[in-house]
Amino acid sequence: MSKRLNFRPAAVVAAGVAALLALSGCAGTPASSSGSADNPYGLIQSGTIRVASLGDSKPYTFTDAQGNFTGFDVELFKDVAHRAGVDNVVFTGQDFSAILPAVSNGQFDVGVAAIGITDKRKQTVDFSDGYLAGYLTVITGKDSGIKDANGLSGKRLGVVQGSLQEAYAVKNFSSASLVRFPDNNTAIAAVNSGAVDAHFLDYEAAKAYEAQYGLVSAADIPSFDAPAGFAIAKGKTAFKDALNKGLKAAMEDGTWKKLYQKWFPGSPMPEQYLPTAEQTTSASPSPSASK
Ligand code: SNW
Repeated sequence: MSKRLNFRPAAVVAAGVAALLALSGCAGTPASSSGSADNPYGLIQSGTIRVASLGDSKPYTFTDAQGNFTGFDVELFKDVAHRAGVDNVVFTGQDFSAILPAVSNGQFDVGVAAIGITDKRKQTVDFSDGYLAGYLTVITGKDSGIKDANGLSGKRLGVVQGSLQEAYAVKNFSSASLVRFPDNNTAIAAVNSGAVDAHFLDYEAAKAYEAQYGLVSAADIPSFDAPAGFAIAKGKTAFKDALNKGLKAAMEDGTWKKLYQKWFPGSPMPEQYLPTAEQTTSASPSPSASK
């Protein structure tokens, strides 16, 4: 053992220099966070945007029968990336709870998965401007007897780990027993098998599962105070600015509206993301309980 402690001074100095270079962003990854002439957005690989996403959050982000990522958030992000000059966009499915850590530690350029912007999440990542605001929904079986949020008392309620639903339920559904799942598919399987009494997820995903399995909605909780945004590592200002510019343009020219109608047919249209000329009122989100 003692032999191994005999460091050669030159090696120690070299290791120290390497560590300093890595810290200052001059070594290791090809991109520095502030960007360079040939990689202005500071992407992991110049010309490619690597996206951490979800394969089972239909109709926001999901994989189709061929295994390709699609959905509202996916199509909107690709449109925005195109406006920012990047067409090579690579989506990878993660557990929801892994997305923000993977973005903040540089494994992905961005997280796209109906991720609500909150102050707590802003401690670890930056967000683009918001692009979607809606409800959090409790779904249950037709015969569960759960008719509203009060009906959850003493029941087993599924939540996806790390979601706003989990935080909301911890605070506001304290008389329910929470059961944490890595993703919606396993939680819904548990509803269908009777292992849990209900599951708490995003409104549009709830609608899709209701249609697929004959489940019913028991409560909708407004989440307009946490609109979804694209999550990016802190400090990538040029990248964030380009995404925000693209988002604004996609809203202004009606692309956002077209995608909303395609993926969320029949859902009420949040006015704040429509072309300015189509906004009838000064869009003010309704108040909602805190998360
Ligand atoms: O806060 C909402 C937002 O208002 C909109 O309805 C889209 O979904 C939310 O961002 C909440 N989404 C959850 C979250 O951010 C779950 C995301 C997921 O399951 N993919 O934790």
